[in-house]
Amino acid sequence: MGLSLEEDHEVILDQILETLVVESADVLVIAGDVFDRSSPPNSSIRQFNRFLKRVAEETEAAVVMISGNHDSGDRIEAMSVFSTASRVLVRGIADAVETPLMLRDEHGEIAFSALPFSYEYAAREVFGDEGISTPADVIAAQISAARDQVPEGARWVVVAHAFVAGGAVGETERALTRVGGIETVPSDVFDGADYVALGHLHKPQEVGASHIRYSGAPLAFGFDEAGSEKSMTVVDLKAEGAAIRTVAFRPIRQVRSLTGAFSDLLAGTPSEDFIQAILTDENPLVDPMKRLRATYPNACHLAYDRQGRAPETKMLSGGRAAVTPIDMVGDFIKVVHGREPNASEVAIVADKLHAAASGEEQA
Ligand SMILES: [Mn+2]
Repeated sequence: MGLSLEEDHEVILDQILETLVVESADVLVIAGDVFDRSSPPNSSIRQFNRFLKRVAEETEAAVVMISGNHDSGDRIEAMSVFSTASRVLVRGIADAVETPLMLRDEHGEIAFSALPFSYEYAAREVFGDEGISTPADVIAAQISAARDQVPEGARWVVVAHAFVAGGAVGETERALTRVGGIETVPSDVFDGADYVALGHLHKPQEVGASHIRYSGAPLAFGFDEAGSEKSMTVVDLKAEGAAIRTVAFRPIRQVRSLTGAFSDLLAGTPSEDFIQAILTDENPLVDPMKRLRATYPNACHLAYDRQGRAPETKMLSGGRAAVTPIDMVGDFIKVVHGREPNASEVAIVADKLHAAASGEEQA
């Protein structure tokens, strides 16, 4: 939306830390995307590094993290090189050998398999399998490699970045296939896992079964996510099955969509929220965004609600075989101002049309 979200992220990162401490969490799972682009700004990298340092110093939680499709796999992989193997599993690049992070609780061992996002062409090389042609094939190969390394009797947590069939998609998640085609992964590819922590879709949701879940994005990223609550998922793995609940994030600024007459919106309660304004006014306004920002300094999108004008729009394109340019402009003035063009408007249009026509002749 063109505005810095650093402050917004900082508050959410604080809330994640607080939850890790309050819940005495054994592990923090970050299922990608870690960043929203392959070359994030240095300030974002620093902010994330500060967060990981605090997780290491202020909590007991292990960290399991994978790259998503927006991330540079190599950048994320680089974060794994010097990590403490007993407490951290960071994966940026797919591998034919899927060594899990092993943790233990009162019920026994738990294997965490972290499967980084991989495109098909890269997976074909890694697994030496030319038959890999869809995201489902990629995940199936990764899962098969991971399953081989899970010790007998251990519970199994899978972390993956995929679009699992049945998930609700928003407007801002980038497609996982490069040339279209089937990008969804059937949820039964995860058969045998006690919990599947998914990244990619922004809405917190389960897919296929209650133990296969997207935690969702920490912040709303588009106006289609306006009003939706973001959360982290807290999973208590039992001897069998998992108790799952969510802890809602409390963002400093919400993403909201406001619809109404411009004068009503201006008279509304001032707010720092990210606002999309849908104006129901019949006539276009002068500099509405600038004026709107007096009440909503973070307003970032403005549109007119055209629904009420549909019949008139139809009139413009309806039925006539030939329309002169002056008639077209006249129709436009009728739609916008609700009246016939006056003599001076017709004169201005005629003058401009004449100038444009003679310009064309000279060119
Ligand atoms: Mn993604």
